[in-house]
Amino acid sequence: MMRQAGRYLPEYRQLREQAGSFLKLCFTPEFAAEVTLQPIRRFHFDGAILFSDILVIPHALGQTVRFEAGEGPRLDPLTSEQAIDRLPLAVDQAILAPIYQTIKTVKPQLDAKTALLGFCGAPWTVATYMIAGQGTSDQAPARLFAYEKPKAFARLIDRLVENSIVYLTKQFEAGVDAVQLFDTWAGVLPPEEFTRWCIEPAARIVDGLRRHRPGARVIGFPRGAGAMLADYVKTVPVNAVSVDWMADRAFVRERIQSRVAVQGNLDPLALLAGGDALDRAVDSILQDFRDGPFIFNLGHGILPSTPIAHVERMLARVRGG
Ligand code: 1CP
Repeated sequence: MMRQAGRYLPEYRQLREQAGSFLKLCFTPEFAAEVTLQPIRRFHFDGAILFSDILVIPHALGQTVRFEAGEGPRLDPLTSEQAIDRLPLAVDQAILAPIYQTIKTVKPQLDAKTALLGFCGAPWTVATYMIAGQGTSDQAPARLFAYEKPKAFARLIDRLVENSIVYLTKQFEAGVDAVQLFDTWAGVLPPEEFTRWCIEPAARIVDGLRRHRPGARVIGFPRGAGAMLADYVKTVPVNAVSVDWMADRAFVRERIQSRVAVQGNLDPLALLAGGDALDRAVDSILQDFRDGPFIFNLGHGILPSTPIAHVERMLARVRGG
């Protein structure tokens, strides 16, 4: 379940408080491993998701990243070409070492049938936070920057591509079975920009990763891609794509599931609603994707106010209980 560790779980809230800060939680392997395992113990999901965040890369590049309670992440925004060029070319791997240690701590605690999933943010999405300094409704600051200063923006994307290749390679070396590339803000890009800032960097990351780890399994998640998802799977050699809840399922079945595995796409609000609405939404997804390779999941992250009983109901329904 996307974002399966988090505030909807009381055991997470407790550890989050104990850790003090969110980054402390991410960078303390004992805490991060525990948070990774919490949803597995409770729900026996098929996959454990490394507990970390996509913004650890800007942090490791030296940008100030804070997570303020109830507000989401805040970064000191990059507003000029000079600010981009001052970033180091390569992140200091010592900063990321605790994350690889989390993977090594979790791996032996999982049984053979439970996958361990790593991840990183896709360059476009990470860049939107680096430039705006926070999530906005349409990530306009990064879109504007990319139009006004495309060369500088490309240099930022290049740095993120190179660092993501190393970061994901090291996650595999530490023991993950597959990784997901989260392009949460892909859907705000018009087609040409989508090709340039979402598809091309993703293809470079997967190719680069496979030079180090042939056969490495990758799930792409260009959220909100719509019809551009067809171009994405044609160009980016992913094994699977995650599909958001807005996607047209007939289109996804015919154009996407015929090429790669599909993961998704329950509306997190259907899970929050529960009851018959949830049952109907689950059934229709299972029906629509039954004839091809499919991983049931949410179409985006679980909402913090989601009742645990609704997750249990969803799982029972999916597993035919
Ligand atoms: O304790 C808290 O309240 C912090 C909430 C939280 C959590 C639980 C944040 C802050 N990050 C995370 C963990 C996280 N983030 C995981 C691991 C958990 C799991 O999947 O089990 C993952 C995979 C992410 C990835 C992530 N972080 C994305 C991509 C996925 C997505 O949901 O779109 C993004 C966009 C972020 C940035 C981020 N970090 C946190 C928040 C609230 C946000 C979104 C901010 C915004 O856009 O306003």
